[in-house]
Amino acid sequence: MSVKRCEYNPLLTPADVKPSDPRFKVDGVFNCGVAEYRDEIILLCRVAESVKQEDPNKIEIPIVVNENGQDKIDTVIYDKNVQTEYIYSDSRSVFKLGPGGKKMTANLTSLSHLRTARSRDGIHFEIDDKPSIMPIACEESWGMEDPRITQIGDVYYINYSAVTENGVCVSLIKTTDFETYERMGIIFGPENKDVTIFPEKIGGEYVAFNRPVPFGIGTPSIWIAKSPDLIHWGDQKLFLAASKEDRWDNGRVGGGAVPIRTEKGWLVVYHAADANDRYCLGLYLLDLAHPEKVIASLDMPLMEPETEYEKEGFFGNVVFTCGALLKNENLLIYYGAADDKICRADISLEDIFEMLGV
Ligand code: MAN
Repeated sequence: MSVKRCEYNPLLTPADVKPSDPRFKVDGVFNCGVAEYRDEIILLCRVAESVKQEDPNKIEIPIVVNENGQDKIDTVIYDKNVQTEYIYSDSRSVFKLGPGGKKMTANLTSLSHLRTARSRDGIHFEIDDKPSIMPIACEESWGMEDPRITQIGDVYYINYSAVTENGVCVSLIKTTDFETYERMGIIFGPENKDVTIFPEKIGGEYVAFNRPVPFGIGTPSIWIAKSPDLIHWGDQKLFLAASKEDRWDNGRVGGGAVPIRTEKGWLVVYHAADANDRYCLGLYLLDLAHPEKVIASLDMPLMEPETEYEKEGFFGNVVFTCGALLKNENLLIYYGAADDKICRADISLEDIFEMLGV
């Protein structure tokens, strides 16, 4: 019993995506929110771009700035041979040593926006030529990442990592048609990520997993919070900390797909990385009325990087989900592979319950 990878994987790659600016190249299309709208499956994809460079020693990064009340794209350029005070070993970020020798992020290496892809069969996707939502200078000058979509009634709530040079926040946007979007602002201040909002009120309140990033004590862990209105969140409780043992989930854990209601409980696919930044997916089944109560979980990953397209890419050894759908008793997991492609893997609900022993 295990997930079955789609034979058409990867479903979307950078070659399928038109850059948002002729100066840019697409570094990745990955980590997408998922929704069903009318008779289509919608993926709201994270598209990461950087400036094309002839010289392999140079990286040029777009950022959003506000000039005289107008947002525009500016760029920051690093020459690895000249600016040797920076650390370039992680393809996702440029680091510098701050006060006291502390490793700090100087910049990301790309700017991400959100773009819509549509499909009738859930396999063949057409991605828009233009961004659906571009980052704005005041809230996300370094980009919008890892969107999750929660449908409540006819409204689709999109939360995502809003990256600023002063930390990563989580912001919310709503839409009813995937054409017009209304910004609702920051819902979790820095540093927080990987929010997954349950698709209904539970006990009269909205519920969400979130992942604060502790600086001093502890590792990045999943917390569960409540809200009366989706904007103000509190009543935080620890849900899951990274393992203290030498295993697949001892580096960090965070929300993955938006929780899905089944007759036996909430199905929660989350992500976990080890100390070497190898990202896997894990699985929980939670009590329907008390989602902080665990009914069952897997000790082993539900999915780990195995194929070449998961092991090799912009940042290898990553399977990372932001959304899954339950269709005809099958869980369709859409996931980012190696931080540059979108893939799908399926598993039947029957197999899931058997694996969980429920
Ligand atoms: C972080 C996030 C994700 C990314 C993983 C793996 O958790 O930035 O967007 O997929 O790292 O690189």
